Amino acid sequence: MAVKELCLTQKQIDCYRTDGFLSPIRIFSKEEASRLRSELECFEAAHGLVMGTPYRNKPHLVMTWVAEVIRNARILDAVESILGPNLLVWGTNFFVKEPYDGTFISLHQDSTYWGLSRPEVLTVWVALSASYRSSGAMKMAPGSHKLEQLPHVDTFEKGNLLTRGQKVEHGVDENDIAWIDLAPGEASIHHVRIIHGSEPNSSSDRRIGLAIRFVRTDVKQVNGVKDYATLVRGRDDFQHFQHEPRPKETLGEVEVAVHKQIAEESFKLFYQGTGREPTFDQ
Ligand SMILES: O=C(O)CCC(=O)C(=O)O
Repeated sequence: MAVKELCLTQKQIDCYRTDGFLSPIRIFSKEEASRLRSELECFEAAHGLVMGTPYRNKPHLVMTWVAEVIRNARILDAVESILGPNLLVWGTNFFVKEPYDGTFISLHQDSTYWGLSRPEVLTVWVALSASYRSSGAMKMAPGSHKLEQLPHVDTFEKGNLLTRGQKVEHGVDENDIAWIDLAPGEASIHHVRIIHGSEPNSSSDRRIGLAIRFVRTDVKQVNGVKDYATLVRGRDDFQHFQHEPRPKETLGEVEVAVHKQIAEESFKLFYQGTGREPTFDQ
């Protein structure tokens, strides 16, 4: 039986249940984080900034090193402490803000357009560079995960890194905001319903985050699209999602084709009802 490396303490679990997030959690050493950053930057040297490629979303299907990160025992032990032993990764996304590029993320709840049947869903957000308030760290409204699903407005604003630029209509008092400062290799965990966002990067380094979305196996897609996920721990007795294959080779021919097919399906979900065409290749 695998040794559990990073089960959360009861205090940490209580903190997540009360606030809707937990931070910081050390996952990778500074050196490991720097190696992962180099992996990303080698990819970018050959293919351009990841945020301008389709591999910004679901990179775990085409980059072997991301496929390894989502199976990291320290991450899985922490997630298991909250969601239990049977875990699927439903998505991964890079969120990279270049120095002074003005990009940001409006306050929103992740659950808004994901079409998932239950809120037993969370994100582990891993910092591959320093993510401090000055470089555009995430900010959270503590306790807001208890508010149920709130109405959002789609803004499609320039510079907003969300697909629809969606913004929660519920007012948030800036004095109640918690800033999630993370050193390279640290991670935070947030609930699918917490109100969160982030400001532009006004530091001289890139702010690089990898968001990993975990769901319990009893969660379903309810918005009528075919949906996919990767089983990373335990068993899936429900089979609500088509299981994704693990990439054998970074950007191999098969991996690229699988990614295209699955990412196109997920774009249908994210753009549902907008009247806009999904932009897989941008
Ligand atoms: O990277 C950010 O600043 C925000 C990311 C986010 O909204 C998320 O991971 O749910």
